[in-house]
Amino acid sequence: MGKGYEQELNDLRKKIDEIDTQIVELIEKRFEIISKIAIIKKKNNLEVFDKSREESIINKIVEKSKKLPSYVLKDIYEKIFNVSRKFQEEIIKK
Ligand code: PRE
Repeated sequence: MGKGYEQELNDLRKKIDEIDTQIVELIEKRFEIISKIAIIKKKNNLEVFDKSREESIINKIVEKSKKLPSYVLKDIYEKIFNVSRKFQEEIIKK
């Protein structure tokens, strides 16, 4: 009694766990590509930061997603780009 929400909460959290597993797999895939790009940039003396590419990705995904307010994707992608650049800088330094 009074705890009727618990099963529903557990079920929802289970779904979150499954989604997180998928997100991590996708992040791994994205970073495999990020490291390949880093190697190309290193060989060709290119800058890691490509502002226009980042802007075009943000515009594209915000346009695509009808369900989320744009700040959600913008905030998440700002973090993704920051980590991607850091990751590439580490590869290039070696
Ligand atoms: C990426 C990372 C850094 C750049 O500033 C732009 C985009 C990204 O995370 O999507 C990938 C990348 O290095 C590139 O497209 O040049």
